[in-house]
Amino acid sequence: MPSKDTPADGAAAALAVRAYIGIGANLGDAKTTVEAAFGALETLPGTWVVERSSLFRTAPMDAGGDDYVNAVAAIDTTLSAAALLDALQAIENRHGRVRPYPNAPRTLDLDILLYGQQTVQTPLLTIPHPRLSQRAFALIPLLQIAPMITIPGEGPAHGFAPAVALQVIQRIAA
Ligand code: PH2
Ligand code: MG
Ligand code: MG
Repeated sequence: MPSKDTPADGAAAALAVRAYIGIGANLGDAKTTVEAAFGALETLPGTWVVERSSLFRTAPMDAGGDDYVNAVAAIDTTLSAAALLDALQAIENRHGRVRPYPNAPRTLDLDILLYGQQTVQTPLLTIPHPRLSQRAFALIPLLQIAPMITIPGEGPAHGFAPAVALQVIQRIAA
């Protein structure tokens, strides 16, 4: 049996795009849910989790409720950006995600931060994530696993670290 650790064949590897997924939760057992989310990403068709950041406790930004647990996953995926978005929303829904109002506390939020070096602008999806460079809860875990990454249209991600340095973010687990 081919392992799910690496693409099953060279063709899949060649077609795969390296994408970065922001994971967040601040309702229910957030730490357990974020850990489960890495596993759920691995089950997506044509998708391999290649890197996991640490888990971080972060203060809610532009939102209420409890502190968040945030992390970032690097995946290689043969899904299109639109298909990936659908698949991420299905995982959110399986974890009981409800959307009563914008930025409501959530059991699980999965955001496409980067999809290769592509930019996507559709009514449903904006990539790079519009606030990635301004939010420590996304930028810091991303830089942990991809220190040299560039945000298309914005520049090297590490260049934005000083601007988010005052935001409260604390590593809670490897
Ligand atoms: N997500 C938001 C709004 N605010 N704050 C933190 N700390 N972490 C998040 O994941 C987060 C947020 C909207 O998705
Ligand atoms: Mg979000
Ligand atoms: Mg979201």
